[in-house]
Amino acid sequence: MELVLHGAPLSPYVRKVRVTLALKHVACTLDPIDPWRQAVRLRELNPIGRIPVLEVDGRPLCESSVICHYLDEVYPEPPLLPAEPWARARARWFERYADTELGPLLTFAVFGQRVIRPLLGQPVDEAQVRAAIDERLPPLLDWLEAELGDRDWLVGAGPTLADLAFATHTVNYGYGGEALDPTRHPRLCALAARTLATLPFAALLAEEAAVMDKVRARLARP
Ligand SMILES: N[C@@H](CCC(=O)N[C@@H](CS)C(=O)NCC(=O)O)C(=O)O
Repeated sequence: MELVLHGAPLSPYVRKVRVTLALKHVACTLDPIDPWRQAVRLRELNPIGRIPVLEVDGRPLCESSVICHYLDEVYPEPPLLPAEPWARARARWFERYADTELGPLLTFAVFGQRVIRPLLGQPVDEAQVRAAIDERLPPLLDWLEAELGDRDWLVGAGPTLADLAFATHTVNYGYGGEALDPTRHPRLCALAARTLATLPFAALLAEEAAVMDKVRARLARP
């Protein structure tokens, strides 16, 4: 099976797929496409123009969750979703919560505003950034903190896509110059650190550090 992943290394959704591939030791070529500057080419792969897209023997598959679930079925070891139906559904729900509720704030409202918009020559709305950090995000994180309770992982006894989907957005929050509040959300801080240390993030984050160095240098130029 020939796999090509179309996506930019700093995207949390692309990272989610790359960690899944690394965990399962699946070889895949990365096509580093920029969703904004190469929008026309991307739309040939994905009608809604978003990364990641995984090409499987020339056939495009869109949406990080769809891609990760597919990979988990085709390469079942080690599993990233529990087998038991209720636990599996819970993991999918937390994954959805991270992708569609936390991602727009942790990633788009902070990293998107402070990093991506300036790179595209667009103005930063710092009031919107502060509203996300101070008002919109805390209640969503409060809920997840309570759901996690005193367990190590969101579902079951080991890391699942739920933890991966959460942790990947905390990386972009960091690139946006922010960190989760260890006083208000100590369990989520620990979960993010545990997930980054347990799943194969390290090599990807090292690669991304070089990209972020270049981005910061470009943003520092007048
Ligand atoms: N729900 C999608 C979200 C993907 C997404 O929003 N990707 C961003 C980059 S992080 C993108 O391609 N944005 C380009 C655009 O919206 O035009 C997934 O999980 O794959």
